This record gives sequence, C-alpha cells and structure tokens, in this order.
Amino acid sequence: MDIDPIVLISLPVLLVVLLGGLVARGRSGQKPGGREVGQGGGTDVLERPAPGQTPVAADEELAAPHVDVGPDTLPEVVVPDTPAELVEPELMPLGERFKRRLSRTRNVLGASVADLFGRGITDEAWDGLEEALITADVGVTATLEIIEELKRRSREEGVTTADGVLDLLKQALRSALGTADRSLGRATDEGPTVWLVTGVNGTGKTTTIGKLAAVEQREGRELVLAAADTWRAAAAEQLGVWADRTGAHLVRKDEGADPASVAFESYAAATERSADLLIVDTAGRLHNKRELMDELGKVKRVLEKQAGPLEETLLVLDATTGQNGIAQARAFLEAVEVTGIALTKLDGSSKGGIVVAVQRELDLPVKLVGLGEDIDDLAVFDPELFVEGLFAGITD
Ligand SMILES: Nc1nc2c(ncn2[C@@H]2O[C@H](COP(=O)(O)OP(=O)(O)OP(=O)(O)O)[C@@H](O)[C@H]2O)c(=O)[nH]1
Ligand SMILES: [Mg+2]
Repeated sequence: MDIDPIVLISLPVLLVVLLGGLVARGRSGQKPGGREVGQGGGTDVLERPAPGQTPVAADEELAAPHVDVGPDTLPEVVVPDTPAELVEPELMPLGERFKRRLSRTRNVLGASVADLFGRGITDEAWDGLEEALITADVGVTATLEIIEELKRRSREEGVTTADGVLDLLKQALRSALGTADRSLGRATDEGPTVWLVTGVNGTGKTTTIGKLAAVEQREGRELVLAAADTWRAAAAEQLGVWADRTGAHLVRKDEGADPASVAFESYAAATERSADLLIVDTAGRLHNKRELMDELGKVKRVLEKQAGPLEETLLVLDATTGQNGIAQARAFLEAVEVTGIALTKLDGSSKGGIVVAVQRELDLPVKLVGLGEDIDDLAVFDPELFVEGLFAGITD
C-alpha cells in the first residue's frame, strides 16, 4: 500500500498536538461532560461574575465557603440573555391542558359514570361508581362519603339521568377539594424568598424545580437554584441543565458534600446577588431512613437560621404511586414541616382522584400539579379546571 509521505510526516505532529490537549484538559480539572467543577467540597456558582467579584480558590474548606465564578473557568454555562425557551411562550390555556392530560383518569372515572347511569339510577350503577372512585384513588373514606351524598341529593332533587349524576359528582369533588390558598409563599421583607423541595426518590423534584424556574424567570424574577442533592454528581448536572434552560443561577458542590453547606452557601449567593427567589433541590429519600430524614431537617434548619421561616417547604408526590404515596407523605410530615404538595405525573396516571385523597388525608393543599415532562407542564392546581378536565367530553 502506498502512503503519501506528507501523511507520514504529519501523523506524529498530530499525535503530539492531541496529547498536549489531553494533558492540559486533565490539569484544568474539567469533567468529561465539559462542566468545570470545584475540588474538595468547593462550591460552584455557575453564573456570570458580578462586577468587581474575583474568583476564589476552588479547594478551600467548607467552613470558609467560596464563590467560584468567571466566564474564563466556566465558559460553557454562561447564562444567555434570554434563554430561547423563555421567549414568547405560547402556552395552551390551563383548562385545555387539564383536559388533554387527564385522559387516563377520565377513562376510569368519567367514562364509567356515563356508562353506568345510562340506563337509570340503579343500585348497580352506584356500586359501579363507588368502584370507579376507588380505582381512581379518591380514597375509601372519601368515596363512601361522596356516594352517600350523591344518593341523598339525587333522591331529594329527583335526578334521573346520567348527566344529572355527573353534575352532582362534579360538585361533590369540587367541594372535597375545597378552597385552600394555593399560592406559593413569597418573602414580605428583605431577602430572597426560599422554597425547599423534598420527597422520596424519583417523584419529580428536580423536574418540578426546573419547570418552576421557567415560570418564575418569565415573570421577571432573579433566581438561584441550589443543588443540595449531593448524592450523585448527576443530580447537580440535571439541575444544571434546567438552570441553563431557564437562565437561573446554579449553586452546587461536589458529590458527597454536606447538603446543608450547599444550602448555606446558596442562600449567601442569593442574598449577594439580590435574587428574588432561591429554590433548593434535595436528594430523594425514604421516610424510614432516619439519618437521611435528619439530614433534611438540618438543611431546613440551616436555611431558617439565615432566612427565618421558609416561605415554602414543598413535598413532591408522584400521582402514579397512589395511596402508597400518601403513606410515605405522612411519615415525611412527621420529620419536617411541609407547607404544600406538588403532585406530579398526573398525566401518566389513571389515579387522578389521589388529589382528593392527598388533601383530605394530609390536610395540606395541593399547590402544584405536574402534567408532563416538558418545561411548561406545570400548573398551579385549580380544582374547577381539574374537575372540568376530568369529565371533559363526558357531559356538556
Ligand atoms: N409524565 C411526567 N413525568 C414527570 C413529571 N415530573 C417528573 N417526571 C419525570 O419523572 C422522572 C423523575 O424526575 P426527577 O425530577 O428526576 O425526580 P427527582 O424526584 O428529582 O428524583 P431523585 O432526585 O432521583 O429523587 C423524570 O423522568 C421526569 O421527566 C410529570 O409531571 N409528568
Ligand atoms: Mg432530583
């Protein structure tokens, strides 16, 4: 085989250049993913440097928190002026989103109501409705109460059609959901609002934070996200992706660092930049793991020491886990005071009735619901629209 002499000469040169590049990369401490991270528990604040701010060495002690900033060391996470995804969002009206995303629960609940009462108000129809409500995870006690009320009212009001029963059912569900205040708390005095987000593994904490960040940034608030999930490096990376997507600032430490110290430093960073809002992500944990629950308590105490009572401690529950999720939530509430529930994955669940059970059994408002995996798939929970969505197309 003939080999061009020019190729023969240039190959070693190419090798030297490549090796040189790899050595330089190794020295800079850059991870293969391209993101620059601090060493030995150092914190990275992935953001543009504030005017006059100077980078601090990356290997200082936890006791002397530092802010590692600068586009020179972190070029790949420079925040764009207006992240593309936040430009002129064309959001589908909330009612329409509920309609589309609740189809699975609708198949269980709405459709069966129409079928059952199609041939009159019979005992079999009531039994069938009871079963459908329990299947949709409304909860046994709430179901029995709702059925009793519906029977009484339909007798008293002379209801004879499926549409009439559906009307009563909608009213019963609306009143079971109540009129709790579902707005997210905001700081009334100086300093950033702080929301702590917690829950068992995989419920959707990080995703919910990302979606929340998009909503808040669109409304013009300056945001800091804290990766107090230090169990896996990937957890901070995941939150970092959301920070990039939404233009929020990220505070993170290396894997294994103390989550409470991330929380501490994130509040300091948020205060320093006069941010409006700090959202703290935590590692998923099982309620029966005492030391992890203690760790969560510590994160909260550290934040409260700096910020006073937190405006929100949100417990994220996965709607697809149904009644199990409620049992887990109860144990959580014993360990840490919670102000509201974010119920995720309603889109993928046929157990949408869990909203009723959660509120009733935990005595906490469902404030947010997750309706999908995308950036805009988060909604402030609205009982009216939820109930309408549940029965859309079933009755008029
Ligand atoms: N369909 C659907 N999927 C969701 C929703 N919210 C989150 N997910 C998905 O659920 C999975 C877990 O989400 P994460 O945000 O990583 O959950 P997490 O609670 O932070 O998980 P850990 O940090 O490991 O405890 C991901 O695949 C998300 O895309 C939702 O509202 N609907
Ligand atoms: Mg997470």
